[in-house]
Amino acid sequence: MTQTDESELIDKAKAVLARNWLGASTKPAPQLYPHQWSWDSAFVAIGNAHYDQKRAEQELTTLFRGQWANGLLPHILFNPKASQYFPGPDFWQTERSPHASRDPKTSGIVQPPIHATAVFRVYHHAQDKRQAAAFLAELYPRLVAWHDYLYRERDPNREGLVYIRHPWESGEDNSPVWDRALKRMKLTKDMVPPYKRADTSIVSSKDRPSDDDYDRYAYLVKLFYDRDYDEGRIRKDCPFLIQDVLFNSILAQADRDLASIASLLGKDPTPHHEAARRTTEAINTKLWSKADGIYFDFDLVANEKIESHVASGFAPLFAMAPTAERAEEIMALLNSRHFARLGEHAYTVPSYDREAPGYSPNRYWRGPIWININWLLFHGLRHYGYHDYARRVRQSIIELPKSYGFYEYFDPQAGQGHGSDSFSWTAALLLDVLLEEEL
Ligand code: 9WN
Repeated sequence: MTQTDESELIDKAKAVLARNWLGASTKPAPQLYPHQWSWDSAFVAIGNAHYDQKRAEQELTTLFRGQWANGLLPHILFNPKASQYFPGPDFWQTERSPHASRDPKTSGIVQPPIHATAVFRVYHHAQDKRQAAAFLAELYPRLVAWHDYLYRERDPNREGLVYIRHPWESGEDNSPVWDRALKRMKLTKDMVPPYKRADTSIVSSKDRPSDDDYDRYAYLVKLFYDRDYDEGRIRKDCPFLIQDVLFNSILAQADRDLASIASLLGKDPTPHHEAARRTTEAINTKLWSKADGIYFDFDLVANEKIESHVASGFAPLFAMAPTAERAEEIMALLNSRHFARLGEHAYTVPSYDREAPGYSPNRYWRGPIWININWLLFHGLRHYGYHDYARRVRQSIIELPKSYGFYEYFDPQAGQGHGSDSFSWTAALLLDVLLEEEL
């Protein structure tokens, strides 16, 4: 890529983020996702950090305004000016919880906890370190409360692994990993609260989850509000409780970044290092499959591993969990016809095993490439010294939006974009890899 091409691409990416700016935070996409989303905002801040410190900080401080009194950081903060999204605030009924934020209104579930990592990166890139130190001091107690919430409420057996209780909490809503748990829910009409989808009038229904899945998503939300968002009661009755590889890997790395933040503020980093150690150890003992060379989620209701080959099963690389020997076993599967072989013409990394039944190059989380998963794997691969593969993943992060537009996800063979155009984290993470030093 010439210098001119590169600076044009950078300008286009910045324009996507500018277009999606809501005044104090960034929406993930112009129409499909009109509110503030939790992990999207963290990725956006990681991109902004390279050229607009103030905006990067504001993105995250705005997000934490929606934090609940018990530490829960909600997956959506509702934009009162937008109504075209299901489920909106009325559907969530979070006012039933004594902990919920009243203003802004929020959802009642969470998303992967990449926030401490984002906060640390914003500090790292800041030109004005005094301002950035004030930002750290403001967010540190909130991040601590967030991680405390996860370990306290979502890890009842104190295993070091936290559970998710809705597919939306994974950030990978329509992943094949949830299929069995969702099918297990036998629903009758009266169990599903009335609702109307908004997504399929904006993007193709071929790319999105099915109506059956949406019934289950709605049913779970009802189960939560019927129990006033009391985690103990939810845990007792919820048919969907899963220890997710991606979620826990992100948490372990975030614990480490929280430790770095604590040190910068002159506070004791030890508890955060200890949390990271316990979580990585539990990922390695409970979630690893030696036979397959990948990590599997664990279903707490069925009490079994979910043996599905998804790209986020490699996410422990990002958490630096595997030994070097285990990383080799992972590479044997990643660098194969199941995902993408080095030297073969395909973009990396498909979200689902290309040889698995149900693989689709265009259906939401069942095959297409997502730039945020690539970004996590890129960092993991680089850490383990797989520079050729890391370079290839980095190239996909750049090439796909450059050739096909700033889409939400991409076909691994054809490259074509799907879902929403002008997608914020696609732009933000492209900015991050382009503006970071070259490999
Ligand atoms: C539900 C906003 C979000 C992302 C998720 C992605 C998708 C929402 C949806 O969009 O989920 O949270 O309506 O499908 O799966 O990762 O945060 O971009």
